[in-house]
Amino acid sequence: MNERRTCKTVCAHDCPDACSVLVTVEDGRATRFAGDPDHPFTRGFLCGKVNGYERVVYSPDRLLYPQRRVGAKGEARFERIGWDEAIAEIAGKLRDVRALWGGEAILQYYYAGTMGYVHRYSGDALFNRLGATRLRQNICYYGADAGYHAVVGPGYGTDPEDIVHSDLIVAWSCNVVTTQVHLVPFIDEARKRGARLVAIDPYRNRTAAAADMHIKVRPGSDPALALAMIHVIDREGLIDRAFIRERSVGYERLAAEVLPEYSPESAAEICGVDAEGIRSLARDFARARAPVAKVGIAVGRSANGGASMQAISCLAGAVGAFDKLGGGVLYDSGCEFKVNLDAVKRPDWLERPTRILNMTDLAAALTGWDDPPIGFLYVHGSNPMATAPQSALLERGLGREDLFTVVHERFLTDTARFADIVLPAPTWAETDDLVKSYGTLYLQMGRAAIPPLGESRPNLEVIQAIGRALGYDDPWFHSSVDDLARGLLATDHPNFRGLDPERVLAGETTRLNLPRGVPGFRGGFKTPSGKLEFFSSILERDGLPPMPGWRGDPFNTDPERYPFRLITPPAHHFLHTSFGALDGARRRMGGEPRVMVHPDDAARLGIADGDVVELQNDLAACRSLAQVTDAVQPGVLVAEGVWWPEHSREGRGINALTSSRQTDIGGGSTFHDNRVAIRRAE
Ligand SMILES: Nc1nc2c(c(=O)[nH]1)N[C@H]1C(S)=C(S)[C@@H](COP(=O)(O)OP(=O)(O)OC[C@H]3O[C@@H](n4cnc5c(=O)[nH]c(N)nc54)[C@H](O)[C@@H]3O)O[C@H]1N2
Ligand SMILES: Nc1nc2c(c(=O)[nH]1)N[C@H]1C(S)=C(S)[C@@H](COP(=O)(O)OP(=O)(O)OC[C@H]3O[C@@H](n4cnc5c(=O)[nH]c(N)nc54)[C@H](O)[C@@H]3O)O[C@H]1N2
Ligand SMILES: [Mo]
Repeated sequence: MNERRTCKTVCAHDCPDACSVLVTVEDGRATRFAGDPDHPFTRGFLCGKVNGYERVVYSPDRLLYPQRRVGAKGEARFERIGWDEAIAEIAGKLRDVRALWGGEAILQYYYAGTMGYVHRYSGDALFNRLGATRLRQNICYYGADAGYHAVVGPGYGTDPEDIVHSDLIVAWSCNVVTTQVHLVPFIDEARKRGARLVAIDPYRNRTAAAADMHIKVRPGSDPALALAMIHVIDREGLIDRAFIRERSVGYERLAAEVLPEYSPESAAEICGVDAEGIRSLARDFARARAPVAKVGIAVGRSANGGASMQAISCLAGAVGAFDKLGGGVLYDSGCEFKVNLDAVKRPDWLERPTRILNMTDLAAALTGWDDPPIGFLYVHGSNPMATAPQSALLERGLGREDLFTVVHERFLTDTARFADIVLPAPTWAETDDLVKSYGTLYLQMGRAAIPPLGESRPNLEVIQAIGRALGYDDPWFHSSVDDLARGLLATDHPNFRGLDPERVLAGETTRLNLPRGVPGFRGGFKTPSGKLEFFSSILERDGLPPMPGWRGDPFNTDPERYPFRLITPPAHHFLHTSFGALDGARRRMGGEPRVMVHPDDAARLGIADGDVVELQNDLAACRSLAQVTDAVQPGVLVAEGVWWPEHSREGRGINALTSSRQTDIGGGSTFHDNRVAIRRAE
């Protein structure tokens, strides 16, 4: 019997697009993944990663049953066990560790391996109940968020679909072609109508290569560039006086106290962009009908990252761009999805506020905390051995004999290799969940196209089973995904007004209740004053500099020894490490990790294209192939990643070289602010 059907679901990878996906299932097997033509943002196509997703689903490397460690830590020798045995052992360990050291010796470490609300966050309910150490998830966007919120507050600002109305799109620290490909048709539409696309990026990424102009800025110098642009706009009388008067606060202070320091000439020294170039970009931005800065989260991943985002937001404010349809700042729409997360996370189960770990400090916590130490680690939806900073130290932490580690995964990642128990997880094609977006205003319920492969089980089921084994019998531990999705949608937030939860559950693509064709901040900015704050009241309250500025290069402490700045942006064919298990994806990325070196630097150091080079700093050393290219600028190295350490030379990934130092504001990660030396390896 030949059975063929099409199932509509949502891609739950950590990507702004959250595509609606049509999966063809033939005789119980998913055979084709296609973009939903009826979804206003997906528009009938998928990215190169998810097109052909059956290669991920049916990869021979998928984990299909629970396993227990039989070798040394990290050696990846396991024996197959049953689920009952695995759950009993995990529950027993949780009891032991808690009895010995208290709940705070337990840590759940997770991120957005799945963006589905239920499976992503259900662990919180169990670990709140256990009184575990809490996780502050600062690995991605905290720096950029802090800068954006300081100026305009948590709001989407510009509807991504309205970017078609813009006549000047600045891809600022944002490789949209790679990281948000479903915005590209909207940008193309704007360009068809005459818009220009300018990329501001330290290297010629795919977006810069496709742009009308590329401004090769020095990494981390964006506050100086944006402030110099405001300086020009101010001096040349191009500011939007009416907007500034009616819709903002603090411009006079910015103009009097900050702008004088940022003449185009002084900014040119900092940014490596000539003063005339800054002037002309500033004039273009001011004279455009609806200029928009499409800002990447990456702008925040440097020492001055918060100030970078703050300065760019001020720039858009100075010309009144936020009130022009399609203009302003297009950054992150995730803040609009105000679902009732408590239904899944159950913060009410935390008896007292327990200690908090910054994700970026995982290595330090596992190796240094002793009051109490971390004795039990539960990892899901993340691959910290590859994606967290300071991975050489983390390897020591995960290798601790007195640490019991559970990893719930789709693949035997570098992290899973260190597990005491490995549990198999399904892909989003095999599970139901409600998925939000952080690049669109749409929400959708994904429905399993096929059942979980092998013995794999979704996060919620595993968490509930562990809880029940510990004797927790609250109805939450028996809830279905749909029960919890209904709980998530039980909110009276205006963004959800008029939304019918049952239609959402039926799989309808649902736009948040936000008006179309109206600039996002038309009803007021989301700051304490309700206005755009050139002088931030929130930062002032927190004792931080209330206005943006370029505050030196604080991580550059030993320029003689470590003269190069290393940035580590996303790779086109990977999603962090989520596609790294596939040979095909690795082949398309060149087969092994590479680092881009400018030809002048290469000539000086005797490095030829294809040579093996060693990158080194105080944290570690690691090797990769050199790619000599003028896509990058002198003094800067670019390693697109993140590769699995397992597939890197000597098993050492790029995050051996990145630090856990935090951004100026927001306490975010700083993956693009690293100092290293490079030399040809013997
Ligand atoms: N293919 C693919 N897509 C992805 C991801 C992936 O790994 N692969 N990751 C997903 C995730 S989790 C996220 S958070 C999003 C967004 O992920 P982000 O990491 O914010 O990526 P982009 O927005 O593309 O920004 C990267 C660009 O910023 C540039 N950059 C770095 N430092 C600076 C700087 O100081 N100044 C300026 N002007 N530019 C700088 C880099 O050179 C790079 O071209 O993408 C998502 N989409
Ligand atoms: N050097 C450098 N490091 C970076 C970055 C960078 O730009 N440069 N970017 C940073 C950013 S922006 C981010 S967001 C982080 C992301 O870092 P991570 O959160 O570690 O992201 P991934 O590497 O994609 O790992 C996600 C894992 O979740 C698993 N998974 C997927 N679905 C499920 C599921 O349903 N259940 C379970 N249990 N597991 C599942 C996948 O198999 C995968 O191994 O990396 C950060 N690290
Ligand atoms: Mo991210």
